[in-house]
Amino acid sequence: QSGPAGTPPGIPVVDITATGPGRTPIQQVMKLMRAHGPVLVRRLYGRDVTFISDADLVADLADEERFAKHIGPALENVRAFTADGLFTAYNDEPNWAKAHDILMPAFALGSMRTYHPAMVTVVRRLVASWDRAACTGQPVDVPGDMTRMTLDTIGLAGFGYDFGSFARDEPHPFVESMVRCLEWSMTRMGRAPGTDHTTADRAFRRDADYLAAVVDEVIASRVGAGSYGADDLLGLMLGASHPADGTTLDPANIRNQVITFLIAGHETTSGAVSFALYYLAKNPAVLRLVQREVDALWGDTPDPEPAYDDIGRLTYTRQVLNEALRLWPTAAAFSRHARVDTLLGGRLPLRAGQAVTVLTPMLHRQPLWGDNPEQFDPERFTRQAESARPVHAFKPFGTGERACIGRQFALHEATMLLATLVHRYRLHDHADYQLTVKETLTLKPEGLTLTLTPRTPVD
Ligand code: MNH
Repeated sequence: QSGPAGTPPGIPVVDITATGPGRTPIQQVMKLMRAHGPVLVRRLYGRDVTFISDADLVADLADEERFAKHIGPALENVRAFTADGLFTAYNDEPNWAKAHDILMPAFALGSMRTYHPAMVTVVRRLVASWDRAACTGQPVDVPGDMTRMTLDTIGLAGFGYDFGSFARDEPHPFVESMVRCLEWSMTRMGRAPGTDHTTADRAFRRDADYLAAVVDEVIASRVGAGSYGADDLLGLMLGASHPADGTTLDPANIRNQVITFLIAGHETTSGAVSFALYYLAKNPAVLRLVQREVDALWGDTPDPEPAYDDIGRLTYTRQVLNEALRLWPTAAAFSRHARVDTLLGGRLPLRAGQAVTVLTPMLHRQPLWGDNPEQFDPERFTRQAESARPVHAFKPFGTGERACIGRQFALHEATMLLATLVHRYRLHDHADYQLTVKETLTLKPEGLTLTLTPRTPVD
């Protein structure tokens, strides 16, 4: 069987034109893969995307000599509001390498020390808000509050800008506009040819302009303060010159980078912590092990100040996060294209330029994960278990030089947050929550609420 140009021969082709991709395109492909196996072509209005989750193919795809990041239809749509920011830049766009080289030092493991105090400040805001809920018995909106927390963190730690999300009943308007922009990017891919979307496109433009306006305010407040020298992200963007040629980032690119980091720097981390809390609420035995770890570190100190060095000691808490990211990697797909004509994994012919998309949630459910991949089990991430597994079996942060630059930032923030919450509260699944995963390009447990009671003395 050979498909139209661009479709590798001999693999299942599933035409979804009759139903379209709907509002949960990632979960739709997961379902198709459960039916047709880990390599398939999804056809929509004659446009084909090859999806893979086979571990051998993903491992070969990590070869940077033969493959590179691909900006597919989803990221082309995101480019409408982030342009040549790091996440959506083409590999050969000069601003990618330039910004990457300038910003890399800000993401080395040691730099997390710089961000730690801002992260602690925001965790305290969340705790103040959750203490009130623990007193009144009011349920907390988990993804909503995790988003408040991660947005305020990237704002303060990266840009010295305070979104003040905990002082608002509704999400910050930046978040609402951003979510609509991401939804527009996702649903635009599924549009039937010849249909009219003028209204949606106009609304998108308004939202994208609003994001840019917020970012201009973030930049102006730093420039107004007169010192670019701060060693946070914005300081580097405004002040640092390229180590090789001494040039700095231009103003248009800085704006694109700030939008990129405000979005990429909070949306996925928020979902990851939300899924981790979901699994903890559903797995009391795992929750007890996390409690044991945090109690060993902080005892019954009612208000421990998490120290920078504490975070590296929270190894079981980190395992819980990894296991949540295995089942629901919140940025669930990434695309690569062949640099040359080649055979992926020795069996899938690709011509130069041809792309495939890795569906990470299904990679993370392949047979190498054992007989019961749906089972939540942080023991999969002990050092021993990890070293027994192929290196490319776990890819929540993508691969190669275009992999996530913010990984350490996300893990530091998420580990501290999860540990603090488990130390301080008992989590109650008061509504017998049934998981529904909402997709806005990224994944979140929709409508997850918990009630809380204090574990340690709350004054
Ligand atoms: Mn992040 C790229 C996942 C947190 C900033 N991120 C990626 C990619 C994945 C990803 C996957 C690669 C996408 C692709 O190949 O097309 N990121 C995550 C997840 C979390 C996360 C699952 C949290 C959990 N990311 C963060 C944080 C920041 C950040 C926090 C910033 C502070 N991510 C980025 C940037 C890129 C990226 C910037 C693009 C890097 C590049 O292409 O040079």
